[in-house]
Amino acid sequence: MSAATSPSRIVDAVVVGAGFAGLYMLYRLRELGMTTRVFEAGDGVGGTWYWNRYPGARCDVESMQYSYSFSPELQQEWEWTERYPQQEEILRYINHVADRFDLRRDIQLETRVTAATWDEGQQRWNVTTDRGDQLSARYLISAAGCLSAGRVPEIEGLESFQGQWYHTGNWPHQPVDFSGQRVGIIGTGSSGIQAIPQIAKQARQVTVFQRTPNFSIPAWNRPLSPEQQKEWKARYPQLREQARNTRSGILYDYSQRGTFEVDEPERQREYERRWERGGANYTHAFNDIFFDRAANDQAAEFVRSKIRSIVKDPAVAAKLAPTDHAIGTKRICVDTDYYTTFNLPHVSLVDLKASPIEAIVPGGIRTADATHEFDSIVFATGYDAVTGSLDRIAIRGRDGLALKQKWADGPRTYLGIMTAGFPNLFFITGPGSPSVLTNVVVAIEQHVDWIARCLQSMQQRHIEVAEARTDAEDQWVDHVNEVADKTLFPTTASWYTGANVPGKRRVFLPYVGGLGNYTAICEQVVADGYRGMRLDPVPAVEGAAPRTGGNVSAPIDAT
Ligand code: NA7
Repeated sequence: MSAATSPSRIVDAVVVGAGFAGLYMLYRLRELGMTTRVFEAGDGVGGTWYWNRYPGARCDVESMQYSYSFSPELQQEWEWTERYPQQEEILRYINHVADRFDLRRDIQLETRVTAATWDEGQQRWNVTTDRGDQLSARYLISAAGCLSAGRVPEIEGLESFQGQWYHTGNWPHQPVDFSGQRVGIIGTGSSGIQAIPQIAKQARQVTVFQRTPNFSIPAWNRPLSPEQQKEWKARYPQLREQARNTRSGILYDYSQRGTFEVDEPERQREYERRWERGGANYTHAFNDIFFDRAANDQAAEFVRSKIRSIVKDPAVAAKLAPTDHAIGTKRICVDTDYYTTFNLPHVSLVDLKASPIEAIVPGGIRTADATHEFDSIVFATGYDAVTGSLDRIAIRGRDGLALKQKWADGPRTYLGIMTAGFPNLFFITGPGSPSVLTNVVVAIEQHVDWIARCLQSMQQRHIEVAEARTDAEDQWVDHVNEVADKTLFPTTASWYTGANVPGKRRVFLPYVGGLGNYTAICEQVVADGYRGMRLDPVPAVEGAAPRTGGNVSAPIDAT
């Protein structure tokens, strides 16, 4: 860094993002006595839950599980009101956490990290923001989130639209009143499926533009009784521990039976039982649903039959019933009144496979066979998932290598936590980790704890630089792919594979081997003295002459 760009601040760590991950990372870094600056683009904390304020926005993991476990006091004192938490309630919870642990004083809001460059001489990251901040940090930690880079598709003519348009992931802070309006909604993933029934309650006319139908299971959301909360809270330590050891970080009823180990009536009873309980637990009705296409077809057909029984118009029901992908290989949706909404006289469905969108015109949306007039258009078109938020930052590692360039053929990481050539850069729920396939709060806590422990070990051993080894990274990438290939996930074009972003390289982004197994691997890496990582001792004089030559490999204890 030249004198002209000398850092205005020297810190131990810069954390990107103040959602669940960034807040907990800050908390742990404070415990280690590290000076930290957290940068957050929003004008409040909360990450995904700050931005996603669309009508009906709700978590698809139950309240009692979708919360931090690191503080016994916090988990005892916070009262959830519903089975599945609403966006507004989650945001209130995150704000409470920020206040309760006095986190705000190290968080700079309305500021995006725009660039981070590894300074080989100083062995530090030079970090720049869109507000002109220049920092020098020993560690750079991404808590930028897996679903934070929203995507409005490039459709010709959007700028000519004379009404209002919105993206679910960047919703206005004031409620939007659709009363009396004609509203077009593009996209039928989780966001669309949650928003459509709510918008239909207000609007005069709703037209849903569906490219691919999704499977959705009813939430049967309801208020949480004080007794239910009490029961959970009494057993929280055991329940949290059990959840950490499951595949998804969620206490579902994971079946030990295979689909064809039971006869047809028993199979149907099991699907029905799960449908009646609601939520993503449905996909664990049998233990082969994610692995065996014939088994998956059975579970999928049950949901299709439910759609046909709920939706009165058989032609609409046929369009809503997915046949192009295995159930669960796209994020299963959890809804309130989604399918019944299509029985309302003012709600209609356009199948974009039959009649694609050609352009947005001043008055609405033109498809191949009609022009639909709208006052408002809602894009529920998703995200550049997992890597999108990192791609927005110009990160340069050793020898000026850009992270985007290194990952041009798909992200490469060691454990989803580090990437070779980018020392002291840590990802929380990065690509190649279980992340979006889990209860992400559990995955975040596991990652933050692991990173904090690694940094603590480095402190204790006077280790200055940690970096993934290329051979370990190669092995991990192979392992991630190998595990994914044993499942049905890669058979589906989804945001898990990057298929929703034109031009994005198709790679299976999350680690599908299960959170419990993954955690065991991470623990073993520590027990083996941070196997797969290179760890460099501090030079005699901190920040002294540029370092040359190879790294000294110094295994450290599993403290
Ligand atoms: P998703 O799940 O990525 O859904 C996006 C939807 O938008 C999906 O139905 C897409 O159809 C559709 N889409 C995307 N681009 C277009 C274009 N150009 N034209 C028409 N339709 C389009 O995002 P969500 O926000 O709903 O959910 C993201 C996650 O947040 C969710 O999984 C939960 O984990 C929480 P496609 O399927 O690509 O054909």
